[in-house]
Amino acid sequence: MAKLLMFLTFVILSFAFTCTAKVYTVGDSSGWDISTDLDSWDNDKRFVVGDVLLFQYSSTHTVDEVRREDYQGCNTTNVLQSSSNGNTSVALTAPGDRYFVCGNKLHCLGGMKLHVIVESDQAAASPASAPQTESGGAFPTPSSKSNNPSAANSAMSIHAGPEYLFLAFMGFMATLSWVVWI
Ligand SMILES: [Cu+2]
Repeated sequence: MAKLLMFLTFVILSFAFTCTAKVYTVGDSSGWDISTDLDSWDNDKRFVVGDVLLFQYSSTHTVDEVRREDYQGCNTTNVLQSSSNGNTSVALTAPGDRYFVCGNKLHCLGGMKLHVIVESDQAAASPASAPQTESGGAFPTPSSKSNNPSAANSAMSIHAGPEYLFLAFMGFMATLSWVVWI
C-alpha cells in the first residue's frame, strides 16, 4: 500500500508539474509567417512562466528577439537572440514582456512580429488540482500491473493531449519504476 501511495504521489506530482507548462505554436497551423494574423493570435491566450513558444517557419524567415523600442520600429540590427532553423522553441522563463520579429525588416513591417506578456505562474497552480484528482482515479489498480505501462500512457495522453510528450514519458517512467519496485 505504501508503494502504491508513493507511486501515485509521484505521478500526481509529475502531472502537476507538467500541467502548468504549455507549448504554444505561434500562429497555430499557419505558423510564423507573413500571412499569419499574429496580431490577433495571442488575444485569447495567457502566457505564464514555464510555457514555451514554438515558432515554425520557412527558410525565408528568422525569429529575432528584440527590445521594445526595436520591436516598434522593426529594427533588426540589435537583436537579443536570433534563430533561423525553422523550428525554434523559446522558453518563457521569467515574467515580463517578450518581443519577437522576423529578421527580414519588410516582413516585420508587414506584421510579422509578436509581443507576449508573460505572467508569473502562481495563478496557474490552482487549476492543476482538477487534473490531479482525475488522474488518481483513472489509474489502474495493482492487480493489473502487467498492463500498466500501456494503460497509463494511453490514459494520460488522452487526458492531456499530444503536446504533453514529457508527461507521457514521466508517466511511463513512473510506471516502470513501480513495476521494478514490486
Ligand atoms: Cu520573415
